[in-house]
Amino acid sequence: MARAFLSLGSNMGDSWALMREAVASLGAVTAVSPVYRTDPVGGPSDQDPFLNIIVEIDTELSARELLGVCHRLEAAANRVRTVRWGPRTLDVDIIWIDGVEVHEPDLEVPHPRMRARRFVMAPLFDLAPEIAGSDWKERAEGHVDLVGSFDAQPG
Ligand code: PH2
Ligand code: MG
Ligand code: MG
Repeated sequence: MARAFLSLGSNMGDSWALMREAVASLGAVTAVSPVYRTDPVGGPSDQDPFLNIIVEIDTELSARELLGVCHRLEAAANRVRTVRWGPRTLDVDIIWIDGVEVHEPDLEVPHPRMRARRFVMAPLFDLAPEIAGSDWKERAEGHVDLVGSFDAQPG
């Protein structure tokens, strides 16, 4: 069994509901970070802010199998792939799996850009400060605001 961290992001549709459904359909969730509203990093400059969270799971799946789970969650949210880094109903990325490194064209673990992105590092720090490290704030870009949690959802 390995501990794994997934990043979920959404900036189209009912982002709260889409992320809640994705978390509910993931088995063996051991922790969910607070929810952050985050400025888009990359992609079209006119896209809406994202909601971002990190979900911790315990899994026996390989990284490749876990990627399949991520894609199924995205498909369940009716994600349509158009512009790279553009608006999406749901993006699910593997950030980290304890003890696992993969470097393949369509799958890299740990996520190669995680340390540059505050929308990943802020919620990751909340759940696993030992992975985030002490200098994550200096290395990560993009504005993030804590807006709540799934226990206490606004509106
Ligand atoms: N995802 C991206 C690119 N840019 N920016 C924010 N704030 N949140 C995201 O989840 C995000 C992004 C690529 O997947
Ligand atoms: Mg992504
Ligand atoms: Mg993705």
